[in-house]
Amino acid sequence: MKEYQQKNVSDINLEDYLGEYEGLQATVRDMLFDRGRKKESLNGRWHFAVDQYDTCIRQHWFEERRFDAKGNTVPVDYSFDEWPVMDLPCCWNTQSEAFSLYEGSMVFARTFRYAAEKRERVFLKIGAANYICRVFLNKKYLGMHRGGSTPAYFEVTDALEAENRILIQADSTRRPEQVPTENTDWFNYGGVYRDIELIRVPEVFIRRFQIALVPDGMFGKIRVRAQISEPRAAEAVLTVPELGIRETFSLTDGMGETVFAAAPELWSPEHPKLYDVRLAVGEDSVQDSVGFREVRVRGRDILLNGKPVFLRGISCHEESVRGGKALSDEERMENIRLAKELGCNFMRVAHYPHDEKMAQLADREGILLWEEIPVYWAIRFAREETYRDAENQLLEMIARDWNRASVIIWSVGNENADSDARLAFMTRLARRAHATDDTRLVSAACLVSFQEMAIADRLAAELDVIGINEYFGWYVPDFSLLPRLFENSSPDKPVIVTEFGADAMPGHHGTVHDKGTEECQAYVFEKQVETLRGIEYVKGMTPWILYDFRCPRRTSAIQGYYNRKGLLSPDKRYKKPAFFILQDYYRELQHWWEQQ
Ligand code: GCB
Repeated sequence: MKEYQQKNVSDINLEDYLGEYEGLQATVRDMLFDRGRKKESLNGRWHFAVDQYDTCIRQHWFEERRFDAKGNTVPVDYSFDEWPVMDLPCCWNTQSEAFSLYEGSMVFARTFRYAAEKRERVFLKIGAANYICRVFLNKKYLGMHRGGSTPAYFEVTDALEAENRILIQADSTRRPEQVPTENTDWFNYGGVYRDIELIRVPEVFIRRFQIALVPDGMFGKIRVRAQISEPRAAEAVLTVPELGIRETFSLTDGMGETVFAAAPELWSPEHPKLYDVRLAVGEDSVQDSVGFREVRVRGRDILLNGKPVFLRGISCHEESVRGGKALSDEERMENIRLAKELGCNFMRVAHYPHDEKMAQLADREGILLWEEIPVYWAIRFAREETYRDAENQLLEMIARDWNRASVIIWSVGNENADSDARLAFMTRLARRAHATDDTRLVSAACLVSFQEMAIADRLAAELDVIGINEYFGWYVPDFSLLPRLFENSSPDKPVIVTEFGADAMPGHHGTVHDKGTEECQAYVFEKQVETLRGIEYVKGMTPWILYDFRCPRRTSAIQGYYNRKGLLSPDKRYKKPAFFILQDYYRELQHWWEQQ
């Protein structure tokens, strides 16, 4: 770095230059348990500049040097306090016509005051920034985070002063080695689009707090795990006041767990019972609101609390009706309400981790969830760095939502062609997910094999439930192949049809064979439902998709840069006829399953 400071830093190769910095990557190891903690919000007015050439980094804006080594004034290239203002969190693409298609870096700056209340440590949490974010506080580089939909935590204790200036560089550039890679079927929104918060904790604090029913089919034991920030011995106290529970257990080298007898009311979509749980270790204590349920697979059945269940689902992107991914809670609730109106007990929140509030609301409202990481289409499966990035996103998602009863499935990817490199990559991910969490199922949305015309993905051996995406009646016009595909397959585990669908421009009419019409979409849904009705091993479905969403790849007149496979128009005000076909089917299914 010294060497660079002496030359003209504009000439450097940024990749080499950053090599030195990127050792400071924030990963799942830096996370802390933050539910039930007091947080100070840094949302709101941030100054910003579009930094297309990453000059903030090349020229060390963050050092705020206005003089060179000899004390001479140098021209100033930045003026944080005079920059225009943007309200964070948001996706910049929705803030001005000029930024609507911008992909690259923006730098955000603001000031804040800080006074220590006692001996404490302080963390900065950025709920999500797409895709890389780098953080600078008071002229120091704190670190970077990769992955556009999981939270980043940076310890700021030693960098804090009474008056602080914080800079965040968010870089939404699509790069080949990233997860996802350059090509996706959704809009690549840029920005710091989830909450930015400061969290004060005691010197020794709780990093991990996991609580769940022991998945032994008996519903009579709870297991709790705790980890603190220091590898030392300590005593942890768990309380669940409503159940009269107070359990004390020991931590050795900062970690410990205990299992105890308990008989909570079980959480389910019909009865989403939540309990207030508290964990205290030394000076630190945290609180969460959790449901206790068990999900398992037996043969070709998915069992929720020991009873076979059919997952009546719908897929959903994280996109606001105003564009962008910074949804309000009202919008999230609207999505859950619409899914329920459709008759769902399950949602596939595709294709990346949605805001953590989604699973909190699903816990409260009684909706089961499939959560996924963006191992989407043809990422660079042969690259170890790409694997590490994917695994980090997986572990951050699992750590973040571990206590959410609603989340029953971790998905390690979507529609990835069955190559050796992909098999090795996704096998590692599936094993990692299993090893990290034995209270949920692991799945992936797989492609079907057109050679064998069957469900035949080698990854299936690693999954608890096989997800399949099939577009018979749409991308594959010959619908008669779908019954054949099911006849040719004999999976030894449950299958969820994770996608089927057809585009329909709202208000566009024609015959059932006129692509892009509401009639054609409705016809595809009718034919799909007719076929799926008879398949014994299909134990759930999440058709594509609840509402139309923005997508740069969709350029035809009917699409108009939207994927039109929604059952609702993009503003969610208009229900296409296919909505009612699925609704009728879900009513029938619910009735049938309730009789069992
Ligand atoms: C898929 C993808 C999904 C697309 C959809 C489509 O299989 O998983 O992300 O949006 O197809 O509309 O083609």
